[in-house]
Amino acid sequence: MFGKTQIIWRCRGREVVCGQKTLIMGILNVTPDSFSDGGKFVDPEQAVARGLQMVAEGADIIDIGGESTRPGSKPVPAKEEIRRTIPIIAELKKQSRGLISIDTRNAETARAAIAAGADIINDISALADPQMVNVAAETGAGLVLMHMQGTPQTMQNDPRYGDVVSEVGRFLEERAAFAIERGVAPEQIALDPGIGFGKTDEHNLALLRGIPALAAAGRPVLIGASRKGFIGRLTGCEPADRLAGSLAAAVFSMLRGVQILRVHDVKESCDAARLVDTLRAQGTHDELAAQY
Ligand code: HH2
Repeated sequence: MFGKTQIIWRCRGREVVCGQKTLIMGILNVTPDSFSDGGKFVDPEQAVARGLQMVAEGADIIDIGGESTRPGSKPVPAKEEIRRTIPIIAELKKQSRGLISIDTRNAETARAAIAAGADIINDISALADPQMVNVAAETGAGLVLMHMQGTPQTMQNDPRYGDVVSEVGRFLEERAAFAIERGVAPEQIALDPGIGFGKTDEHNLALLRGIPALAAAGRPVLIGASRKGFIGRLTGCEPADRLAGSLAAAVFSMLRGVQILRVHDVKESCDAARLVDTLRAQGTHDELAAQY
């Protein structure tokens, strides 16, 4: 059988098939200060319209965030995060059947988001809030565990690793084991090495090359490289002009075995993913050569 192995990702009542078709997670930041789309969607009507547009463009998941976690950013209290995100989630739930993810480190926000219709918790702190694991276990929501060294405020000061790929892999393995021990089903979990979160450009590139090591855990791997700083430094482009670099990172990630891409440019990423998925479904050159 050619192509990639199928993995089921359980997100509340839904069984999401990962592996054949790369899943596209569209970014919807309802914040005043996100690094790329900050301030564009603080108006709820515009936020809902952007969410629906991304669904129409082919997004499988809409990831809604009420806190910027760009380098140097400060934490946003749960109450404010809830005020920003919940009305948008409730409205998108009414108007679309797509999966909804809440990008939060706060258990209180995650619980409110799931009550409003979210299917997935995207936790960049990998369960740092002691209540978060209970929310995931009780609701059965999909759970993205992401690696970060330090906190957004200080993470880019001087990130250091011995072997970044194995350290990040071990951290995510430990967090997944903790979640499972506390009642989260293994099928709920997806893993993310956290591109740009306490990493130099070399660390980010090593982690993209190291995707197969992370995929070996048997859980879906998510990559969020879209428009990030390392692409800007490699290409000399500002965030709004990083589409080509972002697509290159996305295609490379797909060829290394990623199942979910978190992106700003949904239409373009869907087009790139369709090409890669279609080509890969035919089998690799080596697989075909072995067969014939
Ligand atoms: N990156 C950002 C936010 N959430 N979640 C996951 N799982 N993986 C990521 O790489 C990731 C994430 C940061 O990007 P963005 O939301 O575009 O910007 P900001 O944090 O400034 O809102």
